[in-house]
Amino acid sequence: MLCGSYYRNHTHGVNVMEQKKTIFSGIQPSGGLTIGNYIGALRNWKSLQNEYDCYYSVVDLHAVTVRQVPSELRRRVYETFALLLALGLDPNENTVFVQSHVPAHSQMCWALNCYTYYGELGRMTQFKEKSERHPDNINAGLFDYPVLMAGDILLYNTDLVPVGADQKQHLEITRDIAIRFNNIYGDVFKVPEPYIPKMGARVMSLQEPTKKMSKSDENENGFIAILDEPDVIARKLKRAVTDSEGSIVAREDKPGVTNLMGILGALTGKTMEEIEDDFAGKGYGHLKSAVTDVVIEELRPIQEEFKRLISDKAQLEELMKQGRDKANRVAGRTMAKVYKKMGFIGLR
Ligand code: ATP
Ligand code: LTN
Repeated sequence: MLCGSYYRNHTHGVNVMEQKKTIFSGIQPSGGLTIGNYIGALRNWKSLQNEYDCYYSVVDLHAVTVRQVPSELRRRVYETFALLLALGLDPNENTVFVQSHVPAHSQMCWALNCYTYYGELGRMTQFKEKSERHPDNINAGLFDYPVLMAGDILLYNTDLVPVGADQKQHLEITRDIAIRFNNIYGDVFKVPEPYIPKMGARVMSLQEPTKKMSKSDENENGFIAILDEPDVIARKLKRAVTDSEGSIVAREDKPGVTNLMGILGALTGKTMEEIEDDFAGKGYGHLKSAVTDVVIEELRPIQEEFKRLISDKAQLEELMKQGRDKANRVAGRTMAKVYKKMGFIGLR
């Protein structure tokens, strides 16, 4: 049976009903979202929402792989959910939901665990990095993180996964697990493709521009949060690390300047060459103030809408329920199919 929604295709003057392809992506409520999250992933979620049948999830089960304060986690789940809506994701057209509200995600994770090897999980760069960052808490969940993520994606017969470049390896392991399972049980899972933007797939820290910008960075000057006030954005960009050379060109040995140019390019649609031409003969101060203006203007409407949404928890919970119910239907169907293939007894 086909699931998902349909749209009319008017090509060649013929009215054909076609099935929309499916998108899944997730974001952790592990801190205030940054312009790295926005440029690398969230912006694309919005631009893809009309063309695809989209599932967007606040992945709170992933967030607890590093220690969380429960009251803060709860607040951030509301905030992240509200922010997704503030970005312009339509909760009626898309399925926007909280991962822990849909039990199939944990169930699928366990099932897929038994088709994933210790060795392949040990090779994941994110695991290695996070283990170094949290040496006192290298828990099994952190190790298993990619399998939970594979389950998220495979539950919805996903075609495409819009993510930043750092998630490429997790997409590869998802594909490997799906193919492995299909080789044993037949065509159960659709094998998904990553969707990684050309510009802005890896926005770097403003303080250490060889590291990716991260919302869980201890140094607040390293990132710009989507909800930062204009004066905070201006201050952080003023302090952004550059170099002593003085020319505005994109080059590997100028990671700070290249990163600022990348942010400007991603938000204005200009290429690095065009930016180099625009700023020929100008100083870093000019570049920083141009980036500041563009970032503030881009974020202003999102921040206004966020303030409106976050003030009404009851409405947010209603929308969470709506998302949960839609996600549960599709995920439950996939889960039942997988259990059956594996040989579990399904009772009616
Ligand atoms: P954490 O720092 O807590 O690990 P994160 O900032 O990496 O989190 P995630 O929730 O893990 O954020 O990622 C959400 C999405 O944002 C993913 O698709 C990820 O690839 C993308 N993303 C995260 N950081 C960046 C970045 N610096 N540049 C581009 N895309 C990014
Ligand atoms: N690991 C992802 C978040 C995530 C995700 C997903 C992304 C969890 N499940 C499924 C895409 C599809 C990250 O961005 N760090």
